[in-house]
Amino acid sequence: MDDKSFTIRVSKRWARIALIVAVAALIAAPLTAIASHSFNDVPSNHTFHDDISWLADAGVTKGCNPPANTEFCPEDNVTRGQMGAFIRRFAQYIGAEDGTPAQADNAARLGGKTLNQIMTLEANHVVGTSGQPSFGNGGQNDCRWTNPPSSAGLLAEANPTSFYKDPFGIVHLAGVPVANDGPGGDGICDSGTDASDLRIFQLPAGYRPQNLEVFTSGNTDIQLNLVIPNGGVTVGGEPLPGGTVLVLNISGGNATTLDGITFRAAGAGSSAQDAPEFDSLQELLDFFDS
Ligand SMILES: [Ca+2]
Repeated sequence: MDDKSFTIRVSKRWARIALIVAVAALIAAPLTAIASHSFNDVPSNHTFHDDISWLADAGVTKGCNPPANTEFCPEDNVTRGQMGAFIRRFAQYIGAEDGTPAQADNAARLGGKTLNQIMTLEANHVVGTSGQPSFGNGGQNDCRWTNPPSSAGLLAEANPTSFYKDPFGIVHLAGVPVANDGPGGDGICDSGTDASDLRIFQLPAGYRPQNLEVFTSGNTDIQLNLVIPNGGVTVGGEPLPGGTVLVLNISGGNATTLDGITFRAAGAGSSAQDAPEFDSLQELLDFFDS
């Protein structure tokens, strides 16, 4: 016997074994599938075979001959006790044993919160009220930011200067803050050399953007509203802390518009620029004037 014939003989033998295994698998497969959730007294051609299989899959029924439970007894009557077990097991199957299937379902699908909790907006944070950010005062009380006074006609009906974050992490600003000259410092609201007169208020942590946000003001003298990124920026050597809401240009008596301003709060998924540094806000002004 040479090597070649030996090899062929071995191959044939293995081929025969493989064939037997394959045939056995073909025969066993449907038996296995049926056996998992079928009862001896519920053949696959039984009118309610699929329904009874579903009941078994869902754990609603276990069988009628414990502990073997190889039969379902499809023609037997159901006792009140058995009905109790069926109903309770079904409630358990849909996660509603506590009687609140909709909430249980939502909680599982929406990160442990109900739809109602997710869609409820937080209350407005009103600038200048207790526990909320205060209005800027120019640093030396030379530039006092407020809401429009009652003498401001229609603008007195505007939203108070305020903000909130929606359930999707978008921050919304509102209001028409007004700057007025104050008695301290140099006594006038002006853009000057420092940025302190430009500050309206500062957003708290969690409400600040990842990058500088730039919005058009409804007041052409002010030109732009800016929101300083979470990490802060340096303008002309002066640090502006993260979350500062300010204007590009100011003179006493001017108002700007925050209604409709939205931006994404910094956090996971936000893309960050390098920490910005400007020689002055005049750079921005020049860019938009050019
Ligand atoms: Ca000033």
